[in-house]
Amino acid sequence: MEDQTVPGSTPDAELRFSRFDPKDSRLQIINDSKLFSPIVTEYMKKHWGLADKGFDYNVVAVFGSQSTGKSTLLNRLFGTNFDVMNESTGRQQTTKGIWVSKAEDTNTLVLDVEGTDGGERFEDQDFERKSALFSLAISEVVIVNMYENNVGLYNGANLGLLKTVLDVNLQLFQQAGSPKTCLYFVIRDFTSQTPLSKLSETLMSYLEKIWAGLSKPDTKKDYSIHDFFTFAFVGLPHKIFARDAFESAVTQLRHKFTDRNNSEYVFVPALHKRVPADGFSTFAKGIWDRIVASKDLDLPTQTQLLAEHRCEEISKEVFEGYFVGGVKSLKAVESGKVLDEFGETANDKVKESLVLFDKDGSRYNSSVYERKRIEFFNKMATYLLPLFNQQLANLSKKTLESFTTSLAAGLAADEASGVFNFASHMETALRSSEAAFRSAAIASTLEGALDWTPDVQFNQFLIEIHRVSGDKRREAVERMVGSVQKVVVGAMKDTVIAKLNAGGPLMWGGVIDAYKDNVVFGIVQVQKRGAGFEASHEEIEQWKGNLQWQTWTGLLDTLKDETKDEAMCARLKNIFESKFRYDENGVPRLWNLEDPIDLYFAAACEEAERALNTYARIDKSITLLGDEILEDQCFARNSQHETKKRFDPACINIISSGRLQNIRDRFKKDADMLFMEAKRSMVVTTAKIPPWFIALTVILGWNEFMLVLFNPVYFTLLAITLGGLYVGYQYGMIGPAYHTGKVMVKGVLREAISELEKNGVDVPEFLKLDGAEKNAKPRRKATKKEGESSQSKEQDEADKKLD
Ligand SMILES: Nc1nc2c(ncn2[C@@H]2O[C@H](COP(=O)(O)OP(=O)(O)O)[C@@H](O)[C@H]2O)c(=O)[nH]1
Ligand SMILES: [Mg+2]
Repeated sequence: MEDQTVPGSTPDAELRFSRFDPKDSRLQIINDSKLFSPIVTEYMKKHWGLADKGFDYNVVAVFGSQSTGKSTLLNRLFGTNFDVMNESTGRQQTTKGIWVSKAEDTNTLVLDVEGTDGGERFEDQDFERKSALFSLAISEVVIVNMYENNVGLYNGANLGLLKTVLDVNLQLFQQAGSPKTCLYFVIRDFTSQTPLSKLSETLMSYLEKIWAGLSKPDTKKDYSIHDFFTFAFVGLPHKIFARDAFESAVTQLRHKFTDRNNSEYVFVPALHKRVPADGFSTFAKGIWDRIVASKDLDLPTQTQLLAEHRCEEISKEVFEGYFVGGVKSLKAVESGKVLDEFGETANDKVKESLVLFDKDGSRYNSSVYERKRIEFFNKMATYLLPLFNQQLANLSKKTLESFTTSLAAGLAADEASGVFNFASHMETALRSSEAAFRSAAIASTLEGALDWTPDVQFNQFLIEIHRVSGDKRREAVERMVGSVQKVVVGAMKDTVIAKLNAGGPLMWGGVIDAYKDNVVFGIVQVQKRGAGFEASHEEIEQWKGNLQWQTWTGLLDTLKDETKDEAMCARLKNIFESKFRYDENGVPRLWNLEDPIDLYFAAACEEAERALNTYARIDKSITLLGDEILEDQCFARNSQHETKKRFDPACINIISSGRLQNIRDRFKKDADMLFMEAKRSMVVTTAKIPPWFIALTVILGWNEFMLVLFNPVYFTLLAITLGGLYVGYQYGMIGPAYHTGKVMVKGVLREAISELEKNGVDVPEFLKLDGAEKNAKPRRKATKKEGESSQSKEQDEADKKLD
């Protein structure tokens, strides 16, 4: 509701003026403060039901002097309820202003102008002029109400009003071609004494005179009054003195205003102001505002302004009331979904919105309406565009995913079969993805929206697809080359280890052959598999270089592992032992005193040293290693590695000289130990118990033997012992039993000796347990000095005796 204050009126009147009254269908469209009603639209809708009638309505107004029966006439003609002066109480106070009501049976808006008697005050003249101007501008028909006896009075109020009407008209119509207005003269208290034709002639001549006397602008000098008006005349007999005649004349007149089929029907289409009913309020207000501001009126401009305004309003209404809700479902694209129905929904809703817009908007000024229609379409398209772009982004993502999946499936099948067809998988996936994207994108576009093009996203999509397929191809190639490398390096490694373990003069030849053979095998594999990737020559060369490099570093790593200090020591020890401890036939040697052990030792050392030198370096002259492998192919791939790992052109060092010395030292210790062991075993095998010692034992132990043989207890014990020994021997228990017994006996002996010493008995030194213990292990014995050996022999004897 507009914020308007009504000067000079009571708050009550103000309230009544601006508040919708559901009980009263009459509306004061302009009040006595010259304010325009804010609730016309509401009346159009709720009371009069005209809002959606388009052009199917008419407007009629009346003007004339005060109390000439205007309201009475309107009520009779249109079944309205305008205030009428009460005949018995005399003149009643009627609110000044312009009132509107709808005809009872037809879509006609009836305007009743309540004025004061003309010529009173300037202010009132001004209101009258403005009311006349307003009525004329918005009505198709203006009823000019006058008494017959006033017709001839040129200076009378009626003709003064007519002059005003024509004067105003001149201001209004600046261009020809606008709809004409019908001035319908109703002669009240018509007596028929002067025929109507005569009266109308008189009136017309007055009107022509008035028209001629108006100061017209140059552009309108040549126009006649008939270019802007049509005229009609009717006489109504006296309402009281010729009641029946009055009634029948009114009835006849009513038919002319209400019956479309009447031959004199008043509201002919040519009179229509072409203002659609829903725009009536805006139109009327625009006119009134201009009148109040006393600006020159330009009806065409008004209709254009109206069209602008209304079309804008209609588009807003349809946009907010229908379109936004209708396309709400499309917002789902914001969650990343691809909506199959996107295009269909968008197009449907836009079309339906345009139909709604057309329904009301098409009635307005056609050029404005068409422009506004385009604007409305663009508004909807602009609203949908971000959603469309989102839809395409989602589509791009989804299609890219299916592309990746289909490519990955093809690759997986290739990897399973070992036959690679990457290029053809890529082609197939690309073609179907492109088609899927294109068709879905086109289906999503809005017809007629020229800036809705999927081209940018499509190009972006293609770039993405190529990036993805490039990545996939690289990964697949890496896997393919990697798997070939793994097989090649693995096989090479196994062979190389076997060759290294076998040793010998042909070792390096075998190692290098293993390298070469596997590289060649790998290159064939890579080339075969690479064909499916449509790899370029450079690419294949790179793979080959890579493969050679990997195999070569694999070889070097294997050599490094296999020639570590421990491994080398073990190897040398093996070589030494096989030469030193075994004879030519591989039979272990049993050392005799006469064996030339030092010679064997020297020969074995020499053999080990020779082997060590072989392992230490690859001599190219020995291995017949082609330069091309070492120098060109191996290092072609990466110059970084090249600078790091370039070899002496004559040989390749596997073990550095520092490490060689270390290995030699460690081996020397092992060899020395083996030598000493050999020496000792030679002593052990030659050291036998002499016969005199056995004889001495028999003599010294004679009494004890006899005691055992003749004492039944001892004898039984001996028998049991012998039996036990036999059983132990049968079950291989002698060794463990021997050791257990020995330990026990030693314990007892220790006890006994300490007991004897306590009692002052002088125990011989050799029986002392410490000495026995010290010489227990033959290995240690071998490392003892010569002088100690006899003592240890005696100890052994003591042990035996105790056993
Ligand atoms: N003489 C005469 N009086 C009429 C006629 N119609 C209405 N009246 C009376 O004129 C007075 C004014 O009527 P009203 O319709 O209020 O006039 P308005 O002020 O022009 O609207 C009332 O007393 C009516 O009864 C008519 O045709 N002839
Ligand atoms: Mg009246």
